[in-house]
Amino acid sequence: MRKGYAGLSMAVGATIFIGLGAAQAQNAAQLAAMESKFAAADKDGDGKLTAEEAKAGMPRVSANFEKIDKGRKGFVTVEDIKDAMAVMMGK
Ligand SMILES: [Ca+2]
Repeated sequence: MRKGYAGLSMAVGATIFIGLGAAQAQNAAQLAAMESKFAAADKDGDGKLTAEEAKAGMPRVSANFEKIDKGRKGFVTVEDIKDAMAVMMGK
């Protein structure tokens, strides 16, 4: 698990260094949109989205909750979702 995570972080880092074009700007916009949705969905404002909060405010996160909640913490953070988005966008 740890190994895979490190590999993913490196891939994301490489993408940031190589691609500063339109795709990157779009990613940034998607990230910003995600963060504002997250903030709206995070009803108690603790920076964590529980399954219930995700269900109500971020249905796509809710649908993939177990995948995004890598540590099976019972909640997901913005960082968890960012990682999941990076995977979905293709490394
Ligand atoms: Ca919360």
